Amino acid sequence: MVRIEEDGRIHIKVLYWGMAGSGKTTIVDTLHRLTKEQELDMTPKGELKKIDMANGSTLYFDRGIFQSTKTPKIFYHIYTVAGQTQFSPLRKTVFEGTDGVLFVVDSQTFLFEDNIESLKELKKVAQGDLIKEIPMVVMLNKKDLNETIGASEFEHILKEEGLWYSPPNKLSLWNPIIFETCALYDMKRDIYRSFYECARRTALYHIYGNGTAPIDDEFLKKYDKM
Ligand SMILES: Nc1nc2c(ncn2[C@@H]2O[C@H](COP(=O)(O)OP(=O)(O)O)[C@@H](O)[C@H]2O)c(=O)[nH]1
Ligand SMILES: [Mg+2]
Repeated sequence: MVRIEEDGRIHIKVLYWGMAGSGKTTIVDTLHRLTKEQELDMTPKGELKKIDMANGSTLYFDRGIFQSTKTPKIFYHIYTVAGQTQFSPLRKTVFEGTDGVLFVVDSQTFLFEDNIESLKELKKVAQGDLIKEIPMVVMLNKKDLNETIGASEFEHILKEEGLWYSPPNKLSLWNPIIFETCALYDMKRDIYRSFYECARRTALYHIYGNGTAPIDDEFLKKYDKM
């Protein structure tokens, strides 16, 4: 839920959701590093907080704050969930108040079913709010590896799960963009772009849709010119 302080500062919560090992922590690490090193529209505020298990997987969640440089009153609070099956109740808690979701897929073909399971859980936790109230962006991660699924295959899954609208439904404007990404710093691909797109959508939902997907004609006219 977008939170506005008395001094006008706006806080937006963005969540990376996906199966264990899909790359969420690596994505946020890379995002943090590259926004620190380059002059972009987002800049990190402080360090990332991580709560890890001894084997390096996320126990509770990771957390970081990024500030918009164009609109410095906007702060994005980034979280990742622990993907392991047994942490399902915890994911529900971390999801609370989320304004935008990046769904992270481990695109390796043999993990196809595990990703769908993770997507179904997200749908359940979001209770029908995805796209309509919570903008969604998809990252097909690990696209540097061989034998991975592609955007058209994942689009098919989204259709089957009812997370894809066809025109003339105006919600089709807010269909999830599917980015093919690599989170490893040396080969990074579309890590910033996917985050920026999700952040942009959360702001538009807030400003023009009063917390829902903006689809009225007045907005659509404006959007054409954006
Ligand atoms: N080849 C490759 N490996 C990745 C990529 N992203 C993450 N990994 C690796 O996948 C493993 C799990 O990543 P992690 O970020 O801990 O996943 P999380 O459980 O979703 O937080 C680590 O060994 C990462 O180095 C990627 O884009 N390409
Ligand atoms: Mg993690």
